[in-house]
Amino acid sequence: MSRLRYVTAGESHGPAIFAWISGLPAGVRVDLERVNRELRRRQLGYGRGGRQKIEKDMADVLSGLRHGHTIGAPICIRLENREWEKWKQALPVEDFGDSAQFARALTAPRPGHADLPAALKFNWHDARYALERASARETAARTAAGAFAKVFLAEFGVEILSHVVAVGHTRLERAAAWEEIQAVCANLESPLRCVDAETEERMKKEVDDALRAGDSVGGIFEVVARGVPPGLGSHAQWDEKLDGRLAQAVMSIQAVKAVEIGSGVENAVSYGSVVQDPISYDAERRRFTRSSNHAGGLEAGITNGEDVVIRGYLKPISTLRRALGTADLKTKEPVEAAYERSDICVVPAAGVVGEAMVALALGDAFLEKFGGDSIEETRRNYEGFQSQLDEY
Ligand code: EPS
Repeated sequence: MSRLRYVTAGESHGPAIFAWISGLPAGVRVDLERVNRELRRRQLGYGRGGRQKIEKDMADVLSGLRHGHTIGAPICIRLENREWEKWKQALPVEDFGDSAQFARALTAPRPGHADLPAALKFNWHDARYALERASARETAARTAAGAFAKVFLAEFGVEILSHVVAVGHTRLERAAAWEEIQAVCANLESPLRCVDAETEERMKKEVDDALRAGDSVGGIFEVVARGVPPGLGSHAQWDEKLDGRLAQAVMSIQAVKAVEIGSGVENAVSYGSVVQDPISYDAERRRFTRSSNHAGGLEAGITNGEDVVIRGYLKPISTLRRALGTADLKTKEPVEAAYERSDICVVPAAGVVGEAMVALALGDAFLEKFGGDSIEETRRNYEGFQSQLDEY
């Protein structure tokens, strides 16, 4: 069983979205400003739809936190959906089931969305509930839970950032320095969270072109975690491997269809002599180091002390103004897929969600290794391991 567990609840246009997180030790100081800042970051980005002007996500913590500190009990976070007032009539909560009559029925499933597979799965002839739960609105809850994991990891010097590497066909063609990634994460005005201004301008054009064409664009975000100690995860059993756990965490983000660790994709078409990261020893720091990081900080599913680097590849989102053809759930006749207010590009926001998911997966592996019911106990265990590395 995972040491750090979390689930979410809530529908996109229901009264609220919830996150529940369990397993953090007692005594972690959590500044809610920090959590709300993460929520704000997720709402930004060039190419978002109208909904973000309506929602002002703020964490309402209902349990597990007293006087700004965790108490070792499950934490429940509530995020209000301001849209609820408007949707109350369209989404009656009573009369659930196939007989439910929604004022806003959705019977023209969008290819690529949950609409059809979820309707088949639950035997619905209206995809409204499918849309409501599958919506990326849910990622607000993940971001809130991830913010708690980030705050916990920061106690041990772990910092998790992200930036946008590609939007549509436009790609950042150089490596990003850590300080540059820090700067885009700190800058809430950054339109697409790309470290290179010229590339970002071209990315914006990709979004503009898609908007004009009634289309959507995907892209790639990269999450980098610095300060991660070696030894998290394990090679001993398939489901203990941290690369696999991180991949699942990132793959589960709405619209992500591929995940890469380090330079994994390029490695497949390169040579062993090029791809492996040479090992040396830094006597001053008393740590092993690498001159490159193609492995993305993970070897055999164990962290090696280098930056953990993971990329999420997003398909263009499936709600299109220039609708695709589909088949009606009731009549089975060819119709145009449903269109409702939508985003054009969500890559910068997905990067923020990626940070949250990486924080939760790393937080779990961190607590698995170091344990602790109080933050002091976790710290003693962590420091004990650092001494072991010093004396190695
Ligand atoms: C989404 C559709 C849009 C997005 C939503 C994800 O919702 P709406 O139809 O209400 O405009 O805005 O994302 C969010 C609400 C959010 O907070 O990220 C979808 O279908 O996935």
